[in-house]
Amino acid sequence: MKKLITGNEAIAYGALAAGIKVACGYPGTPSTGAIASLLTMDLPNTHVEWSTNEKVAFDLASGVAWAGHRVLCTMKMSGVNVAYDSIISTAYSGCDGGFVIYVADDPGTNAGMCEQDSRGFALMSDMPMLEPASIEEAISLTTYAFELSEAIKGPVFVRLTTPLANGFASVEIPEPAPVSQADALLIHDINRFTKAGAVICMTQHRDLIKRLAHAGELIEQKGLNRLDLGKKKGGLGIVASGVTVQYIEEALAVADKYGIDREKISVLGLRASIPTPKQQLSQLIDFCDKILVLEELEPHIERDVYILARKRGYAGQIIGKIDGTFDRVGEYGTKHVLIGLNKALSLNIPESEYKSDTTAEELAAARPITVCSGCPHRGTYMAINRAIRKLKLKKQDVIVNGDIGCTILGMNPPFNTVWNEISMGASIGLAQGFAYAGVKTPVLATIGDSTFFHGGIPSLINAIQHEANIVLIIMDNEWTAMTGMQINPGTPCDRHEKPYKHVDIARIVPALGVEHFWQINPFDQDHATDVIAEAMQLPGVKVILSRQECAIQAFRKGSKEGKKKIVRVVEENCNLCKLCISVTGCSALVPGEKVMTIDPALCRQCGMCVSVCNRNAMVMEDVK
Ligand SMILES: Cc1ncc(C[n+]2csc(CCOP(=O)(O)OP(=O)(O)O)c2C)c(N)n1
Ligand code: SF4
Ligand code: SF4
Repeated sequence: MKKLITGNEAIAYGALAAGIKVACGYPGTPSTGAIASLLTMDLPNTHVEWSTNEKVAFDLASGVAWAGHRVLCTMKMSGVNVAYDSIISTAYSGCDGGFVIYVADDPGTNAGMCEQDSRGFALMSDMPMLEPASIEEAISLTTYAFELSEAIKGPVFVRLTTPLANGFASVEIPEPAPVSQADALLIHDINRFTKAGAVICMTQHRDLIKRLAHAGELIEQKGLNRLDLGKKKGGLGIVASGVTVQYIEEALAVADKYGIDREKISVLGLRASIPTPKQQLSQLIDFCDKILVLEELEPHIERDVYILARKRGYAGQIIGKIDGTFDRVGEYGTKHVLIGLNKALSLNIPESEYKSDTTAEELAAARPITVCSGCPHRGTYMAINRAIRKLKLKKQDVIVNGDIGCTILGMNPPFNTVWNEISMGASIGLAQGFAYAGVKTPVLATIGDSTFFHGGIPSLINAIQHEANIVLIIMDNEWTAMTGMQINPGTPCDRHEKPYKHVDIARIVPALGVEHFWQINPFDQDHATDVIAEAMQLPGVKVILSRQECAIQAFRKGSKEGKKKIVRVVEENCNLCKLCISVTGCSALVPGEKVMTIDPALCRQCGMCVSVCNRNAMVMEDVK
């Protein structure tokens, strides 16, 4: 059956075709769709879950693979950083069941975060990495990755980048394979599964190196990397990996018009970037006078080309990042192939041939980032700002540390509340550091609920143990919102069909021994402001749980239940001072000719504009 699917879904279908027993991961753009799609399917023999963070997911997956079953573990590139402590250790030990880690990288940072090249992690841990060049290949290579993992007895990475992970194609969907019902293995082998001792670790390291070499042999036998040598020797050799392979043919079709000799073009398209296929690369180097390397982000393959070129006494030109032709920043497109062809073949293909390539940078610059209308985070930023004013402090004298998720959007106008962001859970440690550095004013940290579960709890425990002077505001919207509304341990159970146990932050924090703990409703501005101001004046760790459901989810729920409230402009009271817009920044507020108006399609009846207006020109009323 043919179906229009994304690359993320292709990973899911490829894993089902391998008969996975478990799939787990933590959401993160652009990888989210793999687990998200599995969660929508009826899979009686496969356990699928969003885990608390990527390391938790990876450890769980290691247990499945060590017990001899097949498991898919998914994450975005930042997640590899979180899981890596375990990844390298499991790579050393190897595994018996097929173990595939799907990682999605984001050159061009369409979703924000660092432009990390996760191939570096595979290189660092001697693990094979497969890189499908199309959505179709994402299915077949994922299925194959399980076979490869079992053949080498070690975990295997499959990597996509944003255009494939979130892109669509109509492809043939394979039948799911039956899930193995074999008994779980219980291998008691401390030499494989512990790291206790130099001999154990060094032996495992040797085994790991052998496994990667074996993977290289199997990949070669399978013919994953395709070398098409031109008819004539001495031309240009192009090496590309993953999605970049797709751009070559398109660029060559353009270059045809500028008189290239196709017989003098050879192409090595890699579907397995690690280990690099040394034999095929050597063949290409021996056959061609010039080599063009096309790979996004880091010049990993290119470095191997240089090493092999040196070994083989190659004197030709190597075009890539190391010679300065391409940048290590941003994603590639057909444009990059054409620039490479221009340089290699001294062509004059004009920019007009590729000017339609819009860069992620241009798109990002055009895209405003703000919270949705009715977002509960708006109430929290406003209350923080009001509390700062209430204590007669200036905003620039107070540091509010930020974290990952929609919660960071308070960095933007009109709030200008949050000032920094490192990684999930880091706001609390940052705040502790600022406090120790001697900041005299109250130090605040803000964090979302999912981020609190992911990485915030150990930092909070640390702050409690060391009695740091910080105010932590947990902005609990009951969902992992920014990545598209995944559930997390704090999501109330009635919000999802699949059964799970609710873990309530309101019970965790006091249980950790926090003496000053409050729960606020961010839409109750007076109370929220008073509580934050009070917390800012007390010593030690103060925690405020600001709880209100994400506006998008609340609206979906409310739409089913029927609208109960409406916000109305009292026209005779409105003098169009625009205070409501300048404080809330809500997109549902639209200045009219004489008075403010409210876009009913956008208004979520949060009441924030009502709380701001000092002329009683906004009122919240019951729907009659
Ligand atoms: C290590 C890591 N994993 C995943 C992500 C992707 N990510 C970005 S925002 C976010 C959701 C945060 O949810 P929450 O803390 O509840 O805040 P919300 O967006 O709901 O306000 C996630 C998972 C990331 N940035 N880093
Ligand atoms: S998705 Fe939810 S939490 Fe995120 S900005 Fe919109 S309303 Fe706020
Ligand atoms: S218009 Fe007012 S009540 Fe409606 S969503 Fe915006 S701030 Fe909230």
